[in-house]
Amino acid sequence: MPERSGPRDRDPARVLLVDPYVAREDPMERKFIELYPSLGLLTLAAYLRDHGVEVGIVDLTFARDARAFAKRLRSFRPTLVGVHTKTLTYPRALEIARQAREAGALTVAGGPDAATRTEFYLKSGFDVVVPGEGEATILDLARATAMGRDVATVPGAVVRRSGRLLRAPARPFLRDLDALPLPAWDLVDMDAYLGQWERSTGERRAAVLTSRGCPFDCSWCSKPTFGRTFRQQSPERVVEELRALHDRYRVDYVRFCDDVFGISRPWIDRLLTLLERESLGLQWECLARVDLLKPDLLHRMRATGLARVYVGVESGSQKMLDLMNRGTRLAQVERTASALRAEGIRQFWFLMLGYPGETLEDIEATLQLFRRFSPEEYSVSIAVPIPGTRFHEKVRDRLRGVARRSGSDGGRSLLFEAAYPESLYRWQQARFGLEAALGKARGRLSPRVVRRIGEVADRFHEQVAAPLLVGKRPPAPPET
Ligand code: B12
Ligand code: SF4
Repeated sequence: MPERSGPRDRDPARVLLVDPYVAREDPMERKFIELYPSLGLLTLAAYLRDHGVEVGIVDLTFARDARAFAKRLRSFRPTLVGVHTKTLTYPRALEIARQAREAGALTVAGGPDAATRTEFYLKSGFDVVVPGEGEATILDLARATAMGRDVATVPGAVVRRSGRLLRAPARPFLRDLDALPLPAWDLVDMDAYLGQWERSTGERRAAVLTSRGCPFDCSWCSKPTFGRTFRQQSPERVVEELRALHDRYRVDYVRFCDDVFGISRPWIDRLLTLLERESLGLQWECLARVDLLKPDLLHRMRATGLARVYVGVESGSQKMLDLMNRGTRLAQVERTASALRAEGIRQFWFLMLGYPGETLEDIEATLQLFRRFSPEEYSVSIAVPIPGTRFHEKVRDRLRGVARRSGSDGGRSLLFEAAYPESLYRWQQARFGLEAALGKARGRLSPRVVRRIGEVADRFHEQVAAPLLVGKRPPAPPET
């Protein structure tokens, strides 16, 4: 493993990093309690600290409002305030930038939303946007600003001068992820995170990232930061991080947050061998693709503690998978779902409704697949056209007002003129809800009763709901 640099001489730069996400304001959080500190900010902080920069994090996740930031701004007196952005949290990010600017700090935005809406952030109070990988760029920005140098030439930075965007040369991606220090967990309230997990699940859960980027090319997927690059830490470095979480924080359950876990078979085989050898007693979960989860691999994963897998099933129609450029086959979905069931691993399916080209028959095929395999957990969202994706391009002329304003709302509303009205998709979501409830009731009700309820619901859908909700709208043009 390469040697890492230790803390160097103290820098005059003082960096305050902010996560503006407030959990109690997120409507999704009330349903799925999944709270982890931002790995992006933890890594930026560790990197800056490793290079001698004084750094703090204001994480608003458990806060009531943003007052904690104002207080810290006064006591820490940063030369640079860096904000992690998501679409959901942009109003607060802008408010933080306003306060930071008033206090004389350079304001820098990074993360997925600023990467996609760079100009918007620069017009709304940020001095600099870092659309790509942040570690080396924020270090240079911090040093430049502390020395009074112009930040516009720092590679990886974007600024706005005289009404025009100035993009400094892009910075190459980090080649060796093993050279990054361990995340700066000590700068956030790990007790609060681990405590809420312990209360809700009995486990002390933490998030770990083993790779950056994804080489696949699904047409609705937004990858503004790492694009289609793909880089991995060595399995040895991953185990070092797991051991640190286990020893320092008594973590016993890990969520691997990679876009796709285990893309390389030799890599995952090596990691599993190390996990078998280490006996950390961890349980874990990950997000993976059905084409990669071969039954023999799943068996080994289960033996090292794999408890749950998130799979992007998306649709029960091969035509729709092809239109989405998923690169997966229905036969692979079926094989993986069966193998997960046989191994006793929980499966969480992501499903999507409303993607251009989808007909009522395609939705029906998705529902039938769902009924057949009855996954333990699922989310069925209405397709969200995220700016910068091919899907967004495709429906650009059909975006509705709300989409133009916010860009995304987590798959709860229809943001473009789709084949059917929003009420039809909402109704279909309710049908999946009923199906999930029936799946859970299978142990308690007789199979005959479950089947009968399903049939009645289907008939109601075909004869009453669908004709009523589809309305008289002409059929959508065929998609290519
Ligand atoms: C893991 C993950 C989660 C986890 C952990 C979240 C967390 N606290 O970080 C969970 C499941 C809890 C989660 C929840 C949510 N997530 Co999420 N999540 C991800 C995922 C898969 C990986 C994020 C990650 O850790 N990346 C690794 C780190 C190293 O990268 P990074 O964060 O991008 O940071 C790097 C750069 O962006 C940059 N950078 C980042 N911030 C800053 C700040 C500055 C100042 C600078 C200079 C640079 C910089 O430097 C970093 C290091 O190089 C991404 C998809 C993706 N691949 O990014 C979605 C993603 C970020 N999530 C998303 C969403 C929508 C959410 C939710 C809002 C969903 C909801 N509840 O409605 C919540 C918000 C929760 C929160 N705390 O913010 C969207 C954001 C889209 C958008 N434009 O806003 C993404 C992009 C997925 C997608 N394509 O839709 N998420
Ligand atoms: S949806 Fe998943 S597999 Fe497809 S491109 Fe995005 S991250 Fe990769």
